[in-house]
Amino acid sequence: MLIKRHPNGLDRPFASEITPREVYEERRQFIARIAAGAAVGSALWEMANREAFAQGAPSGAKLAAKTNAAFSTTEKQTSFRDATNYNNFYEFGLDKSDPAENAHTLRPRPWTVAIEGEVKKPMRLDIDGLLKLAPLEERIYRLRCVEGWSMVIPWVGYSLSNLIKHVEPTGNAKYVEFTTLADRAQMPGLRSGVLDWPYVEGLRIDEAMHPLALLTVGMYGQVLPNQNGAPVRVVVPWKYGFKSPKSIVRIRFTRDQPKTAWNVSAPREYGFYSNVNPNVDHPRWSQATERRIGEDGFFKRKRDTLMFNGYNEVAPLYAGMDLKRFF
Ligand SMILES: Nc1nc2c(c(=O)[nH]1)N[C@H]1C(S)=C(S)[C@@H](COP(=O)(O)O)O[C@H]1N2
Ligand SMILES: [Mo]
Repeated sequence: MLIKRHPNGLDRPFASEITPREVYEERRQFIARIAAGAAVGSALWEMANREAFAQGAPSGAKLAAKTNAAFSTTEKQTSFRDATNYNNFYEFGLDKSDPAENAHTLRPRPWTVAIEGEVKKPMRLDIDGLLKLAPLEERIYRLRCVEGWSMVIPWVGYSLSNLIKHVEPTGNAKYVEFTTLADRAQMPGLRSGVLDWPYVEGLRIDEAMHPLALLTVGMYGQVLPNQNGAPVRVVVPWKYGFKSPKSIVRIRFTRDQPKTAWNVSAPREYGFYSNVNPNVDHPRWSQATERRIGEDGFFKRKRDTLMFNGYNEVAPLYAGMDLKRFF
């Protein structure tokens, strides 16, 4: 990416001044208590979740979801404040603080996602249609940006595989391409030529089918804030952050490997796969370590970056591939 220096030193994370963790924990307990009332449980949740998306408020509406512990890290979570004020969303500007400042012009409702290409059931789904496909879960994932920082975020969504199965890919579907919104009226960053808009990302279909790949509609128990990719994005935790496209409007199944925005803009720097890999340096910097946002401070050592961002269960997807060549 274009690593830009923040005026007050560094491409630096916010010191996490206030930790809304207590607040968040309280809400979690509240949600857990609701969950305990199982009989009423899921139907009510579903209604409440639909409601959350129907509301006019751009963000902040609560979204209920049980934590999927098997898929979640127990590491300390990044504060909500950091996760929503230190962002990459170039459609709203290049500085980390730009999306928080500018993304209020995004209109995340109503919204439809077109599903096309090599599928037996092409369709257009609105958010309500997406919510019907599978129950929402909370998944606490590490997100590691190619720039060398990471966060731990409680996402809300469900495995992308639910949607893929629903549209029944044909035998020719080898890849999945995600196209995100590009509307100059809503996105001031499109005036910059830094990328060929729209932002496009892609996965091999078996990567997209891996249960860790998350179709995401919320975080921290609420609908996605605009700056984090409202109303729907994908989170692929074993890949660099840019493989997690925000504000998706089209999902296309293809025979050929999609042309992805970062690969087109700088093919030597960003490959199609972009698995988190401490052994493959970015041409302009090492990828061996990372800074955890919020763990700021002079004496704080960087963390070692882990292969596949620590999600070793995806390793079989790449058996026999030279990951230096297919970076
Ligand atoms: N449409 C779109 N999606 C995007 C980006 C972007 O600029 N535009 N940036 C990517 C990058 S580089 C990262 S690191 C993550 C950041 O997600 P977050 O801001 O929610 O932490 O979003 C990814 N998805
Ligand atoms: Mo990134």
